[in-house]
Amino acid sequence: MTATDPSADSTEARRFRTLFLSDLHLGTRGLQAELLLDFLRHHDADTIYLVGDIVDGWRLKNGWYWPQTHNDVVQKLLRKARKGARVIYVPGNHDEFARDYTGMVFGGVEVTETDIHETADGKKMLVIHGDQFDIVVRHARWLAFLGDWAYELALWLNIWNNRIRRLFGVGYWSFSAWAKLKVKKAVNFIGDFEDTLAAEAARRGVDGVVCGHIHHATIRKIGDMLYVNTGDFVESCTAVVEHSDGSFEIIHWHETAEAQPAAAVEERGAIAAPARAAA
Ligand SMILES: [Mn+2]
Repeated sequence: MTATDPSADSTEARRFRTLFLSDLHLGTRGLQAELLLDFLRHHDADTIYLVGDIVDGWRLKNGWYWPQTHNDVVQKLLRKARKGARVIYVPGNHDEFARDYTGMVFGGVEVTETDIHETADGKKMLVIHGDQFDIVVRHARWLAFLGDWAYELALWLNIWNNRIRRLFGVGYWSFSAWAKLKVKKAVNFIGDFEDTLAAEAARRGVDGVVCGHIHHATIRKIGDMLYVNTGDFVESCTAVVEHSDGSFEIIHWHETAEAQPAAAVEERGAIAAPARAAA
């Protein structure tokens, strides 16, 4: 590590129209805080969306883990807000407590359950964490068969399932933990999740969706919808940026800028850096 002030913005910070981050899981050992801090030093944006599971409230309940680097991440994000970035926090299931503050602003950070982001080229993107559809996704095949009423019922059950589990302090059903146990099923789940979120965007009459939740960064067309997933900063260390022309790109940050090969640093942005094995 260099001895530079961690709060100072890098002079080489690249500026984007929008930056989307999700699934940081602050408050757990999973977060790769050093890499995230390095990423934040090198990336700035006019608008920053925090697309859920930023703080892991479920884990914090079962034992406090909050090292200085996690404070530094929060400070860094607040500093970007102070310096004029619009920061919008769209909570997820692990930070569901924040959903109680929908419509409020804290330290320049706006909290909202979902948002519609308009890209530079006029695409309307639904911004949502995605856990709202867990039950729909897990029963996607049945629900497709049963129709609209079943879909609405599943969404309603999902809300109450979370509330009741939270009330009784039962851990949230966690996709990432479950996926590790059921690798084959996880592949189906990812596909069903992507289809479900794209279908929801279509239902809402927008052009696409930006979500998180499944720790799997993707940008792809599903029918007419543009599906964008930010990934996470636990395993894959990814974020999504919107360029000034409205195009999206996945940024991979498995290594600090210092550790990245010079060529890769120069190229960064033109093409997403190839995925490297996480250390
Ligand atoms: Mn989640």
